Amino acid sequence: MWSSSRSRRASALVIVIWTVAIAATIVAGLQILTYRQAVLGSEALARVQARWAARAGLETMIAIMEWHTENSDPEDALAMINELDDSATGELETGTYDIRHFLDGVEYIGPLDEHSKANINLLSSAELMNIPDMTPDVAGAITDWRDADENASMIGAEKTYYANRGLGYEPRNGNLRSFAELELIAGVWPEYTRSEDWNLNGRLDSNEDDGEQTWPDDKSDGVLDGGWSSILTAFSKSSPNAPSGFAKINLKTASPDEVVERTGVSAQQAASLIQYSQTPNARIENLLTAPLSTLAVGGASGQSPATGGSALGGASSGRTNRSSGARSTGGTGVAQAGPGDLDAKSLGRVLNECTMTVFTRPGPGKININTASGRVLREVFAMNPKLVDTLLSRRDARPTGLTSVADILEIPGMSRDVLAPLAKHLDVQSFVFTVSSVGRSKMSGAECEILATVDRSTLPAQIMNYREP
Ligand SMILES: [Ca+2]
Ligand SMILES: [Ca+2]
Ligand SMILES: [Ca+2]
Repeated sequence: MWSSSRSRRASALVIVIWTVAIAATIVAGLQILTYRQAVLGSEALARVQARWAARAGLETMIAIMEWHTENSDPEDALAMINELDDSATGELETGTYDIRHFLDGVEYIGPLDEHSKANINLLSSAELMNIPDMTPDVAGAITDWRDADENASMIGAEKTYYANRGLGYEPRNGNLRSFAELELIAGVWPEYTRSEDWNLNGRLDSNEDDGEQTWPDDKSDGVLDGGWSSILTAFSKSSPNAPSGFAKINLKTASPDEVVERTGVSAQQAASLIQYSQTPNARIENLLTAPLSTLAVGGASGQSPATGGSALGGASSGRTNRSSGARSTGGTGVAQAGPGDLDAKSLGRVLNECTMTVFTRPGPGKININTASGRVLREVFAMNPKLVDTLLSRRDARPTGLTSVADILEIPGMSRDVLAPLAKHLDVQSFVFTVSSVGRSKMSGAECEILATVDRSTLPAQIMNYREP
């Protein structure tokens, strides 16, 4: 009797111990689960914080671009670019953002100006052939991809080439809309177009700087070699707007008064400009490479073309700024000093504010000489490397940049002959920028990148391309 009650008590104890053990296991399990969920929760929170920090960086860039589109400063070609760069890093309550890019092997703070590269849609066959690793068949295929016709050039590739290989697509027969589209063209390989920048974000990511450890195979030298993507773009755009912020006036249809009012030229010069614009093959950039008096032959008041030497007063005598000083040491100078010709300042204003073509819709953009890549000038346009160095150092020494393409003529060694083949490619404005904004959570250091290409040629600014690589 007594022993049976003892054994009952012992078995009760075993049950209690078991119950406690099971309860403890459940509690421990719950704790682990809760902890894991908390960790997951804070990781998710950190990711959200990083993503919104990156977004804040992008929104800041867009706001600055829009402000400067509405408030253009024709006297300062770098006003917007400087402000973009100054605001390219920022701090929020829960995170930070950082915007940077590589150009010519150097890492810069700020968004990438698509106008620092050559637009693939504007390059001639000869210029295409200047691109490193380019072959005649690939250059031919690129030309065929862009041109409207279906006639394959001798070594190019049109519709039938792609159809015969079952590729499931055909040439656009129009301008390329993105850089990556280039890789659809016959004979173009990502090894050439991307080289180390495998995700095409203009940044040196860790897998792009660790040699053979991870794809792609790279040089692991701390410098981004982006292949063709470093020098070519399809995003830069033309705009109807002048650096003054107003729409450019078309010399073919403008009245002399309008031209005088906008550019400050004399009535006679306005008449010559209008007269020249009516001639066949007239192009605004030709004003840069030949004096107005020789272009508008038999000008408005019968002025004969300038005969050198007679540097007429008023041509540059009124100028006291830095650039006129640079000119006197330059030697070449702006040789437009004959009667009826434009002085440097007027030429600059005419090039900035006037056009000779009707703007219908945005086309491929020109290169902004203020941000131009030296590699593009040297390699794609085959410019003398020494001259490129002079151009870039003179440009960088100017706090307000080059405010007109005419300023290039003031650079030592630069002549009309050198400039002639380049003139149609150059500008002093940029409308499209690619922003690679990396957000970082303060809580865990988690990172998130937003890559967006922003077009500010019309307001509100538009995002042409968006990725979270
Ligand atoms: Ca074609
Ligand atoms: Ca990259
Ligand atoms: Ca690698």
